[in-house]
Amino acid sequence: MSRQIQARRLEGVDKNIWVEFVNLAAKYKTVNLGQGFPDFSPPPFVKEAFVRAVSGEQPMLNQYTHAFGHPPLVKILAQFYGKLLRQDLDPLSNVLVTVGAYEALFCTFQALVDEGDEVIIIEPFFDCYEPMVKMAGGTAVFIPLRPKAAGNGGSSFSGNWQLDPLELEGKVTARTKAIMVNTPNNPLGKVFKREELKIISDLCVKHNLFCFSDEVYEWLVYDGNEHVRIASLPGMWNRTITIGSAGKSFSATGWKVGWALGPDHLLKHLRTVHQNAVYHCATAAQEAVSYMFQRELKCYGTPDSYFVQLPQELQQKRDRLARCLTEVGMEPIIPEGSYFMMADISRFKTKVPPSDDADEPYDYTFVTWMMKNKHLAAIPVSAFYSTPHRKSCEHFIRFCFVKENPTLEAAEEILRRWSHQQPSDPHTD
Ligand code: IK2
Repeated sequence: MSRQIQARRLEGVDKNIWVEFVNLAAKYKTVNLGQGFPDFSPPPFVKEAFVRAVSGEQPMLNQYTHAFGHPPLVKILAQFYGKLLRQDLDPLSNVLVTVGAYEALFCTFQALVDEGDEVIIIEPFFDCYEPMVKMAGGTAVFIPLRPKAAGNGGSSFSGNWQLDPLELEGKVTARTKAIMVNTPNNPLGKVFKREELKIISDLCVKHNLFCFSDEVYEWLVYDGNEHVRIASLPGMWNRTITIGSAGKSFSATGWKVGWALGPDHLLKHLRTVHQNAVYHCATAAQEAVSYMFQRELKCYGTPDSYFVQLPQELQQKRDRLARCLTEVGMEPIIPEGSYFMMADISRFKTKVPPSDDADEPYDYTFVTWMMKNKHLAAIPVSAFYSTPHRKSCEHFIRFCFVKENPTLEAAEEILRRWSHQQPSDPHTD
């Protein structure tokens, strides 16, 4: 008698854009503006912190630490974010250290979403939210950000992509458990304004909903925009899980240290998932991140702060990539924050040959072809949309601009050369 091997909760969640496109980027030896990681070194104090943590000076850093977070790290995170959230945070009950923000997200969905629950997700969204809701037995309900009509700058600026408050409220049902927020947003780079977050928070309070707030790009905000933490708005602390990432904050994504902050009555359930899944994140990495935050606390808001320096550096990279994309005819949407820039390829003069798979969105076909033939990697934006809405965004691709200048130069060179070729001859180099 045949027997199903895999658990039913795995149905429909087996594909992963990162697994697929990281492999393709390596296979075609691309200039990689695909996955969101810096290809430059973290600053010296970050390297020193990691070296010190593995130097052997403190042999116990090679051993297990507390399940829910290495004591120096939970202490400094409570201190640091307590100020930002204007809450007295208890290191033991209001902070959970996880294996990257990814695990914090997984623990959140597993702990707080049950069979039949609905979670409202704002499109475009970081791709893992949907499968994680599904694996928890819940249903993702999508609400799109839509560009405001041309005349206000059209779609070419991430701030012009907005939620319709009435449409949002219309998504709330008796089954709605939470609203998922991601600011600055991946892939659009939108930084939600205080008024926009207020609409969401009022809805959470009115309908007694939780809010899951993914803020991994909290320090990467440009043009003087402000990152507002939704947990700091009235009535929100007790219903919000705030998620952060040391990898994104300190340009060291491979160390995979993240956290969830929230009230004990919510966080205790995330701790249950965490203790039964990974138990704890690498001790030495946590120790290093605790030094890094101690340093940042001392120079908070000053020109010495990495959280001040990094966005200044990245804004220049954003602007140079935007100039090049405009020049070659891929219209960029200027992001207010994050690592990413979406570009509209519909007027790019070279149309790539159609895929064998008629159902494949055009952005997938375009990016795959570009990786193979032009050796430049990006990510198709339809990966950040729910299946029924994929076709609506298939004219966008996402570039990561958090790359050293020679990488950006190499990408720009490819794009310029390509844009000078005859449209009828996409294969010529
Ligand atoms: N949340 C968001 C919004 C993220 O973008 C990420 C990391 N994404 O990077 C892949 C990409 O989009 O190219 C995470 C969570 C996960 O963060 P961490 O690396 O700390 O697990």
